[in-house]
Amino acid sequence: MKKILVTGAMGQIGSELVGKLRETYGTSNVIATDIRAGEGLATEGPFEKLDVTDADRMHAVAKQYNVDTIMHLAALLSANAEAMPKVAWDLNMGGLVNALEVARELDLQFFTPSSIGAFGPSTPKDNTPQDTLQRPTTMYGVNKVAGELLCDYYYQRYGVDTRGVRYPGLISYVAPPGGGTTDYAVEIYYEAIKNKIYTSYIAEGTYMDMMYMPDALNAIIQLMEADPAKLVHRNAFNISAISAAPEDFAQAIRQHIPEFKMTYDVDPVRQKIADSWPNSIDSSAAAAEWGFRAEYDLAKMTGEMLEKIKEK
Ligand code: AKB
Repeated sequence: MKKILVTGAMGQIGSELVGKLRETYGTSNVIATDIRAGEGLATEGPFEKLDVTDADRMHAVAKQYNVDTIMHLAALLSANAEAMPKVAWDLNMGGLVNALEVARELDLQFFTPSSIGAFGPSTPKDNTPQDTLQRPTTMYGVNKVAGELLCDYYYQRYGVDTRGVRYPGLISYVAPPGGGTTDYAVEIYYEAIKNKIYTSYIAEGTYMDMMYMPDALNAIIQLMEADPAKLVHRNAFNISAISAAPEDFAQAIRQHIPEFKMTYDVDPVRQKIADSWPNSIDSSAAAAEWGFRAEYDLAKMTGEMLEKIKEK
């Protein structure tokens, strides 16, 4: 992994991943791309405007910079995908197959994230195993399962070095998520600082897996650098750090802001999605095969989130 093209670089993961990769591999070796103008990223290193549904342009940019790795992040998240299922299919699946084709044609290493959204109501809910029933009931979940299988297929059929993880809800103070089901777990920190009150659209008692962004970024680099001989799975590794419900976030915030209050106004669409996802997932395969270990629990992440948002 010496020269890396990142799609969706202006998104929640990309905005931080590009900086981390540039620190690790050198600024000129990380080509950030996005359909949006690359504010910040564009001035700090190579940036190209790229719509991932344009296969020819993706191929041309990868060739122009002579990259050896593609990290494909551009995608619509769960709640947005539920509001626009056909748009989600075209973007999530069209973008992925284009990126896999570029990897096949130019012999690139490949990373793309799956999600806890790849599980459904019939999946075991607690400590969800790595290999289990996957019958998601959302368009996002359908995209994620199909994507996991497609990545396996490109490895088995063409030998493309595809790798990936199933992300939980990601929490960060740098770039906001957009259109996800787990977004409340980011919003709550901003509202705690601004207004000392948050109205959760997810009901009390709804557990989902979450992870702080530094752990999520380390996981990508660790997996991509892992010895392929040790990988039994390649794509869609379960990785987890925190299993929490809205009231657990509220309680962690109260350790720093005792007067913080939480109310509920449940959004039925996002609640239905959350109810179909696991409470917690088992990441022992990732730990055994490439040494995954999360550094941040809820308390440590909460302290840092509140401090950084205050500084902002
Ligand atoms: C979402 O809520 O859609 C994402 C995810 C868990 O994949 N954060």
